Amino acid sequence: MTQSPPVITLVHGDITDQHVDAIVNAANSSLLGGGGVDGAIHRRGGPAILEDCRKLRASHYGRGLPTGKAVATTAGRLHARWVIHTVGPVHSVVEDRSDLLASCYRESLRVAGELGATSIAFPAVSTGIYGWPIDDGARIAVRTVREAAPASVTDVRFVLFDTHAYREFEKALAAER
Ligand code: AR6
Repeated sequence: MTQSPPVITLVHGDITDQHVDAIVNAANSSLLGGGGVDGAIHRRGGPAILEDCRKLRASHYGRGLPTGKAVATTAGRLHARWVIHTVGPVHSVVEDRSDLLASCYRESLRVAGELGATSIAFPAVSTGIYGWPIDDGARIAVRTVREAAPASVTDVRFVLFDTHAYREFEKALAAER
C-alpha cells in the first residue's frame, strides 16, 4: 500500500504565530540562540526553550548539534508542544551540501513522528543568514517533505516570511505535483 503524502500548506507570515504540534527552528549548532527565525522563536517562546537547549548541550551535544540533525525541546509560550531545532548547512559554491539541507527536513520529520506530532511548521531552513538560494531551498524542502513525512504527520506547513520566498515555494509545490 502506498502511503498518502501529507497535506502541505504555504503560509505567508511569522512562524511564531503558528498553532501546531511542532515548530521547527533554523538553529545553529550551539543551540544557544541567534538571529533570524531562531531569535524570533526564543523571544516569543521565552526562557524555557533556552533552558532545555542548555540541558541538551550538557547531556548530549557538548560539541554542538551536527549540521543536518534535529532535536526537540519544549515550545515554552509558543502555541505548540515542541520546538524542533535543526541546523542547516551554510550555502557553499564549492561544495554541494544539498543532502545536509534535505537531512534537516528528514530528521525534523523523524523527530516529529517519534514525538507523536501530527502537525509541523517549517521555516525555509538555511535561506537567510546561511545564504541558501531560496528557489533551490524551496525545491529541496518540498521534495524532501513529500518523500520523508511519516504517515502520522498529516499537516505540514511552510511558513514564509517574505513574498519572494512564498512565491518560490508556490513554484516548487506546483513543479512537484
Ligand atoms: N518566521 C518565518 N520565517 C522567518 C522568520 C519568522 N519569524 N524570521 C526569519 N525568517 P534564518 P538560516 C526566514 O536566517 O539561514 C540564526 O542566527 C528568513 O527570511 O533565520 O538557517 C541561527 O542561530 C529565511 O527565509 O536561518 C543560525 O546562526 C528563513 O527564515 C543562522 O541564523 C531562514 O533564515 C541560521 O541561518
